Amino acid sequence: MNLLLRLDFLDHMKVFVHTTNPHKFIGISAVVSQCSDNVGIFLSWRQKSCLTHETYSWGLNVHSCGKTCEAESDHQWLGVSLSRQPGDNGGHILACGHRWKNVFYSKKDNQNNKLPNGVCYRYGNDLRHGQPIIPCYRDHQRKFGEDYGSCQAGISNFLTEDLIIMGAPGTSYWTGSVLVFNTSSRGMSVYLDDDASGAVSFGSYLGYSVGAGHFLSPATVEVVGGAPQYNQRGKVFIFTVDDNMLRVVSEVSGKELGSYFGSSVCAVDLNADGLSDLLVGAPMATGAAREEGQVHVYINQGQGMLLEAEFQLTGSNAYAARFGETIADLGDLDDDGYHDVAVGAPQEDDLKGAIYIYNGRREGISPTPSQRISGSTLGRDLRMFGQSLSSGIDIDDNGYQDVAVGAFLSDSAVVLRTRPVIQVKASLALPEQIDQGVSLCQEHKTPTVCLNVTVCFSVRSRQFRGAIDLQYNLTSDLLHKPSFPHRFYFHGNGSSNTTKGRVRARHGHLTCTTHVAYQRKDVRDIFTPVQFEVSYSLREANTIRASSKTFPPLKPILQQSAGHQNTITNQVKTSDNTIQLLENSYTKDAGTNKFIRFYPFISLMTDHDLL
Ligand SMILES: [Ca+2]
Ligand SMILES: [Ca+2]
Ligand SMILES: [Ca+2]
Repeated sequence: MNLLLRLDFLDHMKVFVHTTNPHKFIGISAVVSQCSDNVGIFLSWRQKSCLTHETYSWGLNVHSCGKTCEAESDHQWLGVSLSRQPGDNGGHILACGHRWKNVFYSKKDNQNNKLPNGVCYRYGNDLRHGQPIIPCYRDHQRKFGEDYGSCQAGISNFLTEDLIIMGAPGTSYWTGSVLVFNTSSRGMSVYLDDDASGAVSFGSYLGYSVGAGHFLSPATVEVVGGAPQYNQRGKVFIFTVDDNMLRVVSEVSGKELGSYFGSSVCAVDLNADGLSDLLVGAPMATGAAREEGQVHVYINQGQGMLLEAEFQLTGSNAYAARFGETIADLGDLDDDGYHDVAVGAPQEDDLKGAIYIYNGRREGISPTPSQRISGSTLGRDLRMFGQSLSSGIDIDDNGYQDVAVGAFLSDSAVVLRTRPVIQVKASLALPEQIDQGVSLCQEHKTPTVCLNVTVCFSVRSRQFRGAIDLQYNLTSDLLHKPSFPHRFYFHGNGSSNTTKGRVRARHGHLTCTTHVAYQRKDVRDIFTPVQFEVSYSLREANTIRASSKTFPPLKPILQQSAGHQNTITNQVKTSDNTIQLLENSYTKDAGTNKFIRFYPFISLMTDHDLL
């Protein structure tokens, strides 16, 4: 846990993770009400050395912005949106301030109508030099509300390999728009809601959220724009970038008044078919109580046709939780081939906040979360935990993406690291039959019918190469008649029908142990097959201690993908002439595994000394 600096009076905070090899960064942008500009802090994690932090002042000014332009950067809210170019090797970062104003005409005419055009700064990989982009500025544009006069570009932003996507909800009297700058062709494409299309109405706030994905085909990139005020019910549009225009190719609609459907969006391929699916947050959606919030799931049927799932994601359905205010693609956490996501409910539990992990599946997404991580359990009095989420970078180089979570009201951010995942294949080998006429063993100096039960494990992991300590419970004769005792018991364990074992397994090797099961003397039922069951789990060891300045390695965890359980059964017939070895069958799993373990990393930033 590293306490670095303290920053009070935050109006807004955004976290993100970034890499400029070999450095890994956790960045925070902070909007501070008592400062006219903003500050940014970057904490860098350098491999195998120490944790350092570097601070950058982001009080950038625009020096020249056009013929009829005069910049006013005070209170521009720089950092209201932050994105990183995808990829492991770093790239550009975009930080926007949607309240940046052009005051040329307001000064000249002595009017109050400053034009909040909004500004975005594109930072290079070194995070030091920001290049301003003011996509809404037009020469001679002087009227507030009209066209791009008050477009507030950058309230949201998203970067792809070559597109800079900026939301501009104030465009044309808050109809809103999405503006896309192509860094390869240097061309700008915009959505214009003209009379002919008229898809978006006044006051829709299109561009409140933005994203991008492969909606029409795996090879094309389409842009997503949320319009949470559309018809008071909200709508999300998918646009294709067509020369200098964005054209609507698909849309999904909210149904509930005031739910703010579309205030967050996440394009993610949940079912690994190469096409992006869509998650849409409606954080103000009200069910039994008030503002519990929910996330709508749309699975892409091809050609951008989005089919809504029969269920919504709802977290804990808690009072005023605002579940769905943030949504992040975490990559594949559990190595089952499907992307997993985190959803924030920052106001759950009296503003303490929580995030939920949902796992992608072949059929889309699991309707119930695999994990809930609440701010109150992380031990730092976190508040509004989950208000900002950022993933896509493997902070500790263990092969799995990690996630940074902002807890705005407590001026904190937390890094949650992902544990390496182990896939276990277990088998339970039994003899082909039990011959009642042959007593292979001696028990209490008496010949006894017995059999070998061999438990084998093979473990694999995409990343983890250390030894895996497993523990297991072996149970005999699950099918015995209820009024009779188990027909087989294990030696050295009294006459119990269960026994425990441990094995140390290694990646790619088969590790087996054999137990002998003895038959009771008075067995009458020799027709019912004798079924054995083994259930296994990872053996918990003491946490490895490491210096507070380095990340201790995380213990691995067993995979818990759909259809894979940690229990296996097998059975054998007791008759001496029929050989019947049934296929291994899986039974219900008793426990759940947690994939993420928290590691509070940053903290608290501060005021004036950064500026
Ligand atoms: Ca898909
Ligand atoms: Ca997964
Ligand atoms: Ca990691």
